Amino acid sequence: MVHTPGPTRLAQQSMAFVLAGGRGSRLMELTDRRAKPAVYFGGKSRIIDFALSNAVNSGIRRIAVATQYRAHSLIRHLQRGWSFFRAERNEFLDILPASQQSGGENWYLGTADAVAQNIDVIDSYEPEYIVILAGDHIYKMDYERMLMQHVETGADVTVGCLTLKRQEASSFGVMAVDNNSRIVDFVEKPADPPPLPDDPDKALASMGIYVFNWSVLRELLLDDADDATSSHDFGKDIIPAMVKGGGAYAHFFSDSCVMSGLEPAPYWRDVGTVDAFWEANIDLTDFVPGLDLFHEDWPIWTYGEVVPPAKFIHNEENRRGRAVSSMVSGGCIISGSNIERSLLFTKCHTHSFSELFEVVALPKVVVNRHARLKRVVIDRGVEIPEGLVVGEDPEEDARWFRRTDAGTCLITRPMIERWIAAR
Ligand code: ADQ
Ligand code: ADP
Repeated sequence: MVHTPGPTRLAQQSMAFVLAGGRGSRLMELTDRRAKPAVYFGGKSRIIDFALSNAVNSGIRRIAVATQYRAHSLIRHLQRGWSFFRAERNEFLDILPASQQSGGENWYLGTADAVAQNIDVIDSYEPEYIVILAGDHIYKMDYERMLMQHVETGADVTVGCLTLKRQEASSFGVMAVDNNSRIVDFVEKPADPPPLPDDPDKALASMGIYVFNWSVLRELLLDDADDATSSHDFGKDIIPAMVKGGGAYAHFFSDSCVMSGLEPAPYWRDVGTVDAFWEANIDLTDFVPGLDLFHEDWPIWTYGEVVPPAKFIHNEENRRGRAVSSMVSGGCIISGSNIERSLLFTKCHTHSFSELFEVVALPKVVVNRHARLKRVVIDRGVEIPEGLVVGEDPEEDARWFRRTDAGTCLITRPMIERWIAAR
C-alpha cells in the first residue's frame, strides 16, 4: 500500500508561548494570592485552561508558559493537570518562571521581555512558528486557521482581533485595517478608541494573540532588548513598530472561533473584573448559554480531582436539598438547601436551610445553616457562618465584603474572619 502524506499541519511546526504573568488587579481579592490565569472558571477549570486547551485541540503540542506574579497556585495546577505531554514525541509543557533563565535578578519587564529572556529555550525546540497567547481569556479558537492565514499572506506578524463596543476598547490595542486585512494603524489602549469605518459604535481590538515566524521574532526581540527607550512589551513596542513596517496583518476571531451547535454567537470574554467574572460564570447556567462547556469536539482540559458524584440530600427535618438552573460539580453535598441559578465548583458543601441565588462558589466552600446569599462570588475554601445574609442590605454588604457598584459581593476568608471577630 502506498501512503501519501496528509496536509501539513502548521500547528505541528509551531509552539505556543503563553503569557501568564499578569496579576489581573481588577479581580480585587480574587487575585491577592494567585495570578489571573490561575483563577477558577466554569465549575472545574481555571482561566488558563482555555488557552491551553485551544492549543492542544488545534494540534499544538509544544507549549511554554511564562509565569511571574504569585505563580504558586498556577504552577501547581499546571504540574497536576498538564503533565501528559510526551517528550519522546517532542511534546512538552515548559513552565518558565521569571528570573530563572536570564541568570540575572530580573523579572520580566514586559510581555516581549518574557519571550526574549527565554530565547535559548525556544531555540532548543526549533519551532518554525510561534503563537503568543495571553493566559487570561475565555474562548474557543482553532489556532491552525490563524497559522494558515499567516503563511498564506506571508505576514511578519499576524494579530488576532475582534470587534468590541468602542467604549470597552480603551483597555486594548485598537487597530485599523485595509481591504486585505493589513493593519494600517495600531494604538495601544487609546483613551478614545478609533471607530470601525462602517460602525461608529464599534472598534477593532487586539486579542493579544500573535503569530510570528520564530526567526523573525527572534531578531526583533534581540533588537528590542538593546533599545533603552523600549518598555519591551508586545502591545506598546513590538506590534506598533511592525505596523509601521507594513508587515502586520489582522486575523479575525470570527474566522477561527470554534462553536458548538448550541452557541448563538462567537464567544470571547475577558473576565477581568469581579462583575464580569460573576456574570460569565452565572451565564453558564442559562437555558441557552453563550459558552457551551458540554461541547465534545473541543474539550476544555484541566486538572480533575478524583471526587465522588454530587449528592443531594433530603434532611431529617424534611428539608429538600435541591439545585435548579444550576451547575454543581463533583464532590459537592447539597444538604437541605435551596440553590438556584448558581455555579458550585468541586467539593462545596451547603447545609440545611441555606438559600443560594446567583452564587458562584469556588472549590471547597462551606455554607452553614440558614445562610442566605444572593449575587455573590465566594473564594476557595471560605466557610460561610451560620445565618449570614448577603445581598439584601447594600450598606451592610459593603461594610464587610467587596461590593461592586453593580451589587456583586466578593467574599474571601479574611473578610469572613473580620466579620466573625466583630460579633
Ligand atoms: P494588556 O491587557 O495590557 O494588553 P498585558 O498586561 O500585556 O495585557 O498582559 C498580556 C498577557 O501577558 C496576560 O496574559 C498577562 O497575564 C501576561 N503578562 C503580563 N505581564 C507579564 C510579564 N511581565 N511576564 C509574563 N506574562 C505577563 C495586551 C496587549 C493589547 C491587547 C490585550 C488583549 O498589549 O494590545 O489588546 O492584551 O487582552
Ligand atoms: P488556589 O488558587 O489553587 O485555590 P489557594 O487559594 O489555596 O490556591 O492558595 C493560593 C496561594 O495562596 C497558595 O500559594 C496558598 O498556599 C496561599 N494561601 C492561600 N490561603 C492563604 C492564607 N490564608 N494565608 C497564607 N497563604 C495562603
